[in-house]
Parts: sequence; structure tokens; C-alpha cells
Amino acid sequence: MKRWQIKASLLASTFLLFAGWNDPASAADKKYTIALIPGLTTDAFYITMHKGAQAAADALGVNLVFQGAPKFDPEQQVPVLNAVIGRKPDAILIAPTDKTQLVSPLKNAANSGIAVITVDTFIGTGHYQTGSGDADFPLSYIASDNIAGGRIAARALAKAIGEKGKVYVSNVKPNISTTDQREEGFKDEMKKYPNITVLETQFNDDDANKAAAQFQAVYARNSDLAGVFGANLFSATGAANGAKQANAQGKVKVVAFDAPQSIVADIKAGNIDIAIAQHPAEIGFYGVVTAYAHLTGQSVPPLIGTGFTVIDKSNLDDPSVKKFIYSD
Ligand code: T6T
Repeated sequence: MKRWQIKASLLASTFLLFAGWNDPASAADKKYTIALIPGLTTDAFYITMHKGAQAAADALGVNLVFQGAPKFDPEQQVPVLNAVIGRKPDAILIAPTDKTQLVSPLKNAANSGIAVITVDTFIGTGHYQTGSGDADFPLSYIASDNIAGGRIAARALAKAIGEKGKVYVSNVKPNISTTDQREEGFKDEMKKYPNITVLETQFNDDDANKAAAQFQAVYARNSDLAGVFGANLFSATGAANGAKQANAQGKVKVVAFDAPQSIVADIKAGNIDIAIAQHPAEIGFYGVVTAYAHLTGQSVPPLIGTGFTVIDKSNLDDPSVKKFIYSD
């Protein structure tokens, strides 16, 4: 190699080295930290969401932190959120446990430069980046279509009870976006069935034992009770347990939202008729991908919808269905 050739190649490599410092591509080489704050840590729904998020984080070389409270409760979630904000992650993915109580703590996160995305649940109206209202600042909302899910539940329960009789919704508590919308979709769809009466909703505070006791109380007042819609994992599990304790399993039909292993076992045993599985792994996966896209300068959609898989006795061993059963 001639001397000028050596000089030229040295120059070229030096240039490349320095160009790398300012090259936007090197921004993508930065190790981003994304925090995922679930509604609560011990729920198979969020455990499965975490798995999906971790798969995306591994693929993208992102550092994923999973931190949450042991109960689905804004009073416990806000201190967790504040601790996470203190660690200054690049982005926060959060399932807010209340539509209004999480607005101001999340605004603090956004004001300190952290990208905020909500997964599963939303704050405000769930319409983000509209330029109106005080809760449109999150970049994106990634979730199931919960109104549609409530409608699916209503149709399934109506069919199971021969389109007549008394039913009620076992629900968590008001002001949670997901479960509010499921109840709304369910009740609206039930208007199409004139011979079905929807009794007063029973709120269980995400406590399956309370949901079981409520089943027994409603059944004691209404021996002709035909069905229950359990609007989330603990509501459905509790309703099915209540039916067993009251010796009403099979007689009172139960439609469950969510599909952990235990609910699938209840379908096998005939205690639950149908489970509407959400796709929490997809929610977690797209959550991380969306945050990463934003952090690396891409535009992101304000809403990403994931689907459902309806599970009953006829399909629960089908591999294309089985993959949507939640991990414990
Ligand atoms: O149904 C899910 C979730 O979508 C909801 O927001 C809260 O409850 C679950 O986590 C199930 O327990």
C-alpha cells in the first residue's frame, strides 16, 4: 500500500469514527430504559403482558423495568409511579388504575420529559394527542376494544341462557376505563334481548372472594338467576366459585372476561361457559415497540387495538386458541 493510500484509509476510518458520534443511527444504539407499570403485579393478565413486552425489549436491545403494586388501586399505584419517575426512564408504559386519579401524576412524568403511553386502560377519554382536554398528552393507547368485548360477552351469555332470564355483571369498581367499557358494551347489547333482565351490577374491588359472596347473595334473592358476566379475571373467577359454593354451577351460566389457566380449567369442569381472552402479550409487545419508535424519532399512532379469542369447551385444546391462554 502506498503512503497516500494509507493516509487516505486512515482519514476515512477517522471520519467514520467521528461521524458515528453525530450520526442519527447512533441514537438508535443508545440503550433505552422503558418502565412497565401494570395494574397490579400478580395478575396473569399483566404477567402475560410483561412477557410480550420483554420479547420486544430483547429484540430491540431495550432495558425493560417491571414495577407495580400488589393491588389494583390508584392509592398504591401512584407512589409506584412517582418512584419510577424518580429513576428517569426514557418511557413509561402504564395501565392506569383510575381514569381521573392518574392524570396529574402522569402529567408530571410527561412534563419531566418521559414519554407516556398507556396500555390496557386509559386516562381521560382515551382520545390522545387531540389537542383538547387535560388528559390527551399520552402518546398512544394500546389495548383491547373493551366495548366490543362487552358486546361479545352479552351475545355469548344471551345464547347460553336461551335469550331469557335474569343476569348481572360482576365488576371491579367504577372509573376503570376497561371494566366500565365492558359493562357499557354488555348492557347496550343486552337491550336487543327483551326477555333478559339485567340486575344491578355487583362491585367486588378486584377481590374474587367478595365476588363469590356477592354471587351467593344475588342467587339467594333470585333463585331464577340465569347468568353472570364476570367483567375481569377476579370477577369471573369469584362468580364461578360462588356458583360452585351455592351448588348452582352449570345451572347459572358464567361468561368470563380474561383467560388465565384457572378459568380454562373452570371451562373444562363446566363451571364457566365461555372466556373472552384478551391478547395481553401483544399489548406489551406493541407498547415497547411504540415507545422505541417514538424515542428513535418515528411518529406513532395514538391508538393501537389488539384482538380477542373466544374460548369454550369446543376449542380449548386447539393450538391456535391455546396460545392465548395467559401465563401465570
Ligand atoms: O381484565 C384485565 C384488565 O384488562 C383490566 O383492566 C383489569 O383486570 C384485568 O387485569 C384482569 O384481572
